[in-house]
Amino acid sequence: MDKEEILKEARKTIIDADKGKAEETAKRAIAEGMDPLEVINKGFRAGITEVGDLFGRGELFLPELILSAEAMKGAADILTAALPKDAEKRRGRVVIGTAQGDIHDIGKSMVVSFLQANGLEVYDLGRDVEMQKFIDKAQEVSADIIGMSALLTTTMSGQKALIQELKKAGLREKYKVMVGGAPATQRWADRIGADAYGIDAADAAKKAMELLGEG
Ligand code: B1M
Repeated sequence: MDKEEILKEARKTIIDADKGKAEETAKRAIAEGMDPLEVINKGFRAGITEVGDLFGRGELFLPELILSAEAMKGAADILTAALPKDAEKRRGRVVIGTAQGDIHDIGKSMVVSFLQANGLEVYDLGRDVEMQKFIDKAQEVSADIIGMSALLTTTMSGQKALIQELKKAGLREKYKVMVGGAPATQRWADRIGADAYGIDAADAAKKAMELLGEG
């Protein structure tokens, strides 16, 4: 199988919601020496985006979406585990999670893996995380960056609320705030006064390094 075929197969395994095949394809891509990020973005992510569009148009139902998401997660876990690690020194601390009311965590978990691969110490709060928990954890571990992921237009307001709460508590200058997730944009990040926006996991890691002065 050549590279293009692997990418096509990756996309198809998500549309078919075939977790076993998705994981097998992820392993094959690694064995072929392909770039994990390219395989995720051009293969698996293309598949889940297509599935999401079908779901959005009412042509696919929630149970099918859940199965596709499980296949996507299985493949993404394998690929992110294969990222080259740069752990020679701890470059900074990041507290991250998905906004309250939001259970999407595949993308956030990928961001976590990319941050860790860049030598950052990451405190992953998980998904559906109450806003105050981000601040409490950041205080507890003396974080440098707080990152909030949101996949729903209804939960991205949590990113704005976090910044407002930091200001209210007199902590805004203490932490850099990074936002991301499918509905977020650079424009949104600017509007709410975030310090950075990551379009994908690699960009998030790059922006985090820049925030830490290591860009
Ligand atoms: Co949901 N869902 N979902 N879903 N889901 C979307 C987001 C949706 C756009 C689908 C659609 O209708 N077309 C839609 C939202 C519509 C809107 O808000 N306007 C939607 C909906 C409606 C829902 C439910 C409400 C459905 C229902 O119950 N009726 C429900 C919500 C439940 C809740 O959260 N309260 C729901 C549930 C689910 C599943 C559980 C089935 C599953 C999630 C499983 C899981 O995460 N464990 C799921 C999935 C899989 C999706 C889609 C299809 C794919 C999301 C994904 O994993 N993408 C999604 C459609 C889409 O996004 N096109 C959809 C792959 C991932 C690698 O990309 O998450 O974008 P992404 O992450 C990227 C970047 O965004 C960035 O880097 C990541 C890696 O490259 N990034 C960051 C992410 N976070 C970042 C943080 C950063 C920086 C970068 O800094 C901190």
